[in-house]
Amino acid sequence: MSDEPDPQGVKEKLIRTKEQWAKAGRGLTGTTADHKERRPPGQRVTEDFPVLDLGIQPNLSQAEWSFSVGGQVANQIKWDWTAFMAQPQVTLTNDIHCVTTWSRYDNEWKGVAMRTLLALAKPLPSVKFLMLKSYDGYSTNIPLADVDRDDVLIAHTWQGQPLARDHGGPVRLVVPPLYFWKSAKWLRHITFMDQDQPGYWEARGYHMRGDPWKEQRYG
Ligand SMILES: Nc1nc2c(c(=O)[nH]1)N[C@H]1C(S)=C(S)[C@@H](COP(=O)(O)O)O[C@H]1N2
Ligand SMILES: [Mo]
Repeated sequence: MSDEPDPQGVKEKLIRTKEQWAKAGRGLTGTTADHKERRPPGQRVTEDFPVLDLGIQPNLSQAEWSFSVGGQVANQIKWDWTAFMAQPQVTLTNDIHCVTTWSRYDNEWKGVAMRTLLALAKPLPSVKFLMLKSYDGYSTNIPLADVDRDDVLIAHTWQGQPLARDHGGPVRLVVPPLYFWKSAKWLRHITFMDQDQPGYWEARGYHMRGDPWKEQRYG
């Protein structure tokens, strides 16, 4: 598995622009909000569902998709589509907040709860962080505490329809407490780690955690 996206395929201009935004602190209001506030500071609500990625959209059928879990866990996991769909399924409705300042409310997802995966994999007590790896070469890091929650899931369905390819189908992560760049599309692998490491955007000026209510856009 390559650790970086194929430079041939990526949208260089978009990546440079987002690096500039991080340097300039674009979108920062300098305020924070309590999590009781539905809308995080500096966000505006949209009804659209914009597509944001590096420009490489893997074309994976359900049969071609597989997913694995490794690193500091008691049990490594490897799921093909059938094994994934055999897990207990949940339906959750939540809000998403993109660091480029749009938010979209009331997204209905179906999939496997992150807590189901955690209960099976059993991260060792040393684990504090996860690294997510995707089929387009994308990666992102997340604190364990931000996924060990009832509202985090590995999703295959959005608004009653199979998750579209451009939104990360067949399978993506959905992590509502953090900016949406942490919600890896075309999910391929999760590594459990005791030390934090930057993923794709975190290595390009974006925050290691990314709490929208604290405006952790850049860092
Ligand atoms: N694999 C992968 N996941 C990704 C990305 C990406 O480029 N590749 N982009 C992230 C970013 S920056 C955002 S804002 C959301 C966008 O998800 P959407 O296209 O479904 O709106 O996906 C995140 N997950
Ligand atoms: Mo994003």
